[in-house]
Amino acid sequence: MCSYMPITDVYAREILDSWGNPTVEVELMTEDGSVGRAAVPSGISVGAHEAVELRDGEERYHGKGVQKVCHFVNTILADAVIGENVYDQAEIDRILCREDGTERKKNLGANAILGVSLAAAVTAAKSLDVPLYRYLGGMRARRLPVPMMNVLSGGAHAASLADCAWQLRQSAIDMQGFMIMPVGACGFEHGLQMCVEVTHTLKMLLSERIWSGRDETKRAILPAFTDTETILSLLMEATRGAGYQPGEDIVFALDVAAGELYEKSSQTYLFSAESKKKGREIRRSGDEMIAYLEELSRAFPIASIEDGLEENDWEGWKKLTERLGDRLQILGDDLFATNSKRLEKGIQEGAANAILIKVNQIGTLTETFQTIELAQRNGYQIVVSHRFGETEDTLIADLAVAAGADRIKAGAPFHSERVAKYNQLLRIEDALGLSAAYG
Ligand code: 2PG
Ligand code: MG
Repeated sequence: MCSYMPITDVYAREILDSWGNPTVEVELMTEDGSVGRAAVPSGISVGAHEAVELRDGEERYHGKGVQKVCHFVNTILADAVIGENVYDQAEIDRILCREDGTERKKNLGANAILGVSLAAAVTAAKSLDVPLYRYLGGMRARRLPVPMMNVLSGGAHAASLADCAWQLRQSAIDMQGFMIMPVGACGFEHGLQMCVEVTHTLKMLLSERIWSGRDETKRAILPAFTDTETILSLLMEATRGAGYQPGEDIVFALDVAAGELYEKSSQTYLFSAESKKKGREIRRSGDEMIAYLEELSRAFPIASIEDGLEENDWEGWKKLTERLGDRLQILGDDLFATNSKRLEKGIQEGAANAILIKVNQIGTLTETFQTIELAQRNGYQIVVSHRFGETEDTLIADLAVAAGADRIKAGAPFHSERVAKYNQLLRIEDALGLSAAYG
């Protein structure tokens, strides 16, 4: 088999993501005629330590166009990687980073660099005629992740849904994500089925109880203003209603996205939806947050808490992990930003015991794998994740299997850009046959 296959062409275009915002899609070609394509996702609750996503900032698409970014790919980055060996991902990514020259990729944009990085891997797999998960993960790629399926969106996500769809000003729920995890399933397909059944039951319950009277959101369900306890009680009911035992078959996961609730001036976390429901202002200090999360995790079968505190409070994260880390997955998203340096600090400090992996937080596949390997060497659990703005691209499903990720967070089973990831995992599980493992 040939071990050298030069890149002959690179081309980026502007496409739309699942929120109607422009994003970058890159096609990359090699001398043997293989063509791979990858699209770049985009977040809404973006952590302060993420690599920089560049936007045109002009009138088109209210400033969100990415034509300049595509131009950078089609000129600077294409020139730099044409002629390079597509099988040498580390070298390609090194060149991409060198062309940008900044730590957070702010000159050319992480969205430009990531598009090329991902497209190179997809093309290499095509050129070798192996599935992407196998190219990325080799013979160890055989474990399917447990879904951490988002069934309700709150926080910045619901607020943004509300803004564009229904002109509501505030989010109906303070925490950003309520997820279910089918830990009692015997395989990925079974787990997916369990999640979907619970989600449909929850939809029925919501429409009877606290439905806002409108419609289904693009990604999950938007209820009327309410508090976290009410939502978790409904999740319990939905789980039982679907015929499963909460705490055994299905456990829950929260994405608090605490950075979005945090008010720097008062150093407290403001719970606006809960305040609205209770008719008085509800604020929590860092210590009160830890106590509150502990209380919730004792009252409900919660197995994972993501971003329970804001991303600069290392002391607080250490306390949170000491208090709850032996029972729960304490998951760092904004805290680590898929960055191995931040993870290194987390390991030293004893902050969190799991890391969320989002390729566009760091900007290349090589750096993503570096972070994953560091996490695994230090006993951190791996959760591969989508972003708020997604496309039909399914690379994260292959990445999750390749990395032997413990879980995947890919949204609710309602819309094609989310379902595409689950469907790809179904295909992978099917292709692996008896050698597939789960969770
Ligand atoms: C998160 C993600 C995915 P965003 O916070 O985990 O739900 O959201 O893409 O907005 O950062
Ligand atoms: Mg998050």
